[in-house]
Amino acid sequence: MNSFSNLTVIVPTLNEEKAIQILLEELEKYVPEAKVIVTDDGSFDNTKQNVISFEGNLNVKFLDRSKKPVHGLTASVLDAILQTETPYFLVMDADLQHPPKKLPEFYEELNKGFDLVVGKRRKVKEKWSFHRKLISYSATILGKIVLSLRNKNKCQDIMSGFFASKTEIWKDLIQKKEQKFTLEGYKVLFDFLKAFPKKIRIQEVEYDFGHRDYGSSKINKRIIWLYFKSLFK
Ligand SMILES: Nc1nc2c(ncn2[C@@H]2O[C@H](COP(=O)(O)OP(=O)(O)OP(=O)(O)O)[C@@H](O)[C@H]2O)c(=O)[nH]1
Ligand SMILES: [Mg+2]
Repeated sequence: MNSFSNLTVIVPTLNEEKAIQILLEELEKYVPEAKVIVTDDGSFDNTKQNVISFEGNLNVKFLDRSKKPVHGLTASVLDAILQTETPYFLVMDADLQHPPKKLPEFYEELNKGFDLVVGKRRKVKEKWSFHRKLISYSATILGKIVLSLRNKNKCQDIMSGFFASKTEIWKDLIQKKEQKFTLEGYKVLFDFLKAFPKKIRIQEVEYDFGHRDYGSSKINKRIIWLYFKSLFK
């Protein structure tokens, strides 16, 4: 059962030249038969070269979105899902904050029949500033209120960027309701929960959120503003 050949790992990137090399090596170690799509929004460092010249046996595809009219984390993930050919997919950041060794656990839960498997951070003292903690906390609370009021599916970390699911249900939703997604935003999971009309089976997998040792954060005020606007969409 654990061959991973029906899993595609989707990794959005923007200038992650160092981290992506390490991530691909780790993926080869933990999910060797999985397919990988690196969905890139026009990195101007060596991300593309490093992906193309990766020397492992992993099946890696570089999705070059540099000429697309809309750039954004969500747009990049949706594009990759539409190109996914396996029944399952998993989304994770390139910056090694999402541990690759957890992937077999996500895969196991998908195989048990769950429709959505969401990574939730184990409680640790974040090194975040008070300001960032406050924004993250209020964004989560407001998001959960919106989902409850609309009687939608919920999970503990509705903001997670580390999740896996069944490709068909997402493709179907994207084709019918793409306008419900904030393409330039970051919270693709939240957009999905808000837009998905039926009850689904959700499982959660706990993980330790790593530090960003390479590259830099792309979160900015505009991204945060886009999220708060999306609450009313
Ligand atoms: N394709 C694409 N990838 C993006 C974009 N913005 C960020 N990313 C990637 O998405 C992942 C998450 O971005 P981060 O900047 O790490 O966001 P974060 O993890 O919420 O913030 P930090 O905790 O500060 O790292 C990383 O792999 C980024 O390279 C974008 O506009 N397009
Ligand atoms: Mg990050």
